[in-house]
Amino acid sequence: MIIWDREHECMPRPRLAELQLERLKHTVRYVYEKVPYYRDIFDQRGFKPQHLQNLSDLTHLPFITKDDLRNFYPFGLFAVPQREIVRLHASSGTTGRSVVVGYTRRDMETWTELTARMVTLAGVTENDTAQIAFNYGLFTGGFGLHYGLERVGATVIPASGGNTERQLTLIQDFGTTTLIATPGYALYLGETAEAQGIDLSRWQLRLGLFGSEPWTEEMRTEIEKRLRVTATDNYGLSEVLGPGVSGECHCRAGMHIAEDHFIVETINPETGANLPPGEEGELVFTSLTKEAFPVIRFRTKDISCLYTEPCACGRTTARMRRTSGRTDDMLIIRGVNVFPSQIESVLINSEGIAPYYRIDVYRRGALDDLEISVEVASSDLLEPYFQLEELSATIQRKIYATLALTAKIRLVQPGSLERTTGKSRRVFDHRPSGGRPA
Ligand code: DLL
Repeated sequence: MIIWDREHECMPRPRLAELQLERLKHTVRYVYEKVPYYRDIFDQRGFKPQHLQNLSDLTHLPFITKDDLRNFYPFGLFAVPQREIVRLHASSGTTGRSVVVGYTRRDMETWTELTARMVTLAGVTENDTAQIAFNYGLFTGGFGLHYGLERVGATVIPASGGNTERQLTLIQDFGTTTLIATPGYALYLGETAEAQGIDLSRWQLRLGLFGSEPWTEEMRTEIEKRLRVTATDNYGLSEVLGPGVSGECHCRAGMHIAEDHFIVETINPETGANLPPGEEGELVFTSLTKEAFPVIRFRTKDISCLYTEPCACGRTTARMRRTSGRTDDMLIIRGVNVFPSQIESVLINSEGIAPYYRIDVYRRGALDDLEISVEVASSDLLEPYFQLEELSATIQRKIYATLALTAKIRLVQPGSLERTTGKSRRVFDHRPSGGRPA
């Protein structure tokens, strides 16, 4: 097993804490001097860079949110002049203005190293041929993975997203061993391969590196079966870096975080209080080495928990559990908190249905209605009425057992729900103000 950067990935944790403190002191001084926004909010709190003496002093600093970042669109939070920026990307916000992020030459070097580290964690070596089915563009997925894979020495196929038939041709003709995509798109590739009668025993695909959207363990099993790969999860976000923030090793016991470059905290999303390792909360990131777009205590809205005990792979870096979703994706239906991932887990474990679904929430009178549309595995199942009734009643029962909510189940034709080549959109909340109290 190869470890890309043994010195940093296997560092004794006390030594890692020292390194983090040294880098944090530098970062806090740096943003205070270079970014007026940080200077202002530190001054408002009477906080001077020299007040930071211990890692725990970080908690005296305020959080920064995506909305704060958006207010400085496009370059208001950059810490360096434009001539030092060599690359721009933007977050894939579905609403409002996106957040524009910049990279200096040194940031590009760090990013390349961290994605090289991440793909090595997942088992990629110079012997692999890696097909990147993420979009190349302002989205960080395509370009982010590209440089790291090249650094490792893999043969990179910059396929970019979409054109599913061509993706399958490339996998077969170029002997692709590693697929890089969103889990939603990986699933669709598997479905299309099956529909085209492709003989998977002849392809060389062995690894799948999937990320950029939440997915469940059940979805992992499904994708592994359909694509015949070992699938690993990896996480990142534009505001913090892009891909390369964390990724799973072969132990698949959480995603190793590049803690020599980021401090990660978990907080109670309502009170902002810090939580101990092992407790579920919102992830908050502070960058330690970024030059162009440093962030201090960025609230991600992603829900996860941290594990700090040693991993069997020998790395000492903390790991984050796969995310259960985002706080802003959480639905409150008739007072019950519902993560779409809970619904996904139930659906994928059910017989007779395909892993394609959408969730609609309506307000009818004073009540919320949860409607789940899911494809049946085969259109034959749509024929005998009693069978259909039985199937939807079974799913309804399972959903009730998990959420204590009665959902309306719509069984639909195979292939009738929208497929995605990028991030999936499966939740449609039609209630005024998304069901939240005004
Ligand atoms: O999605 C960066 C990325 C690209 C990560 C390719 C991994 C692979 P953004 O477009 O800024 O950046 O979206 C960031 O996506 O806050 C999470 O909500 C979600 N996300 C990213 N990776 C995962 C994952 C990229 N593995 C937002 N599991 C984040 C769950 C993920 N959610």
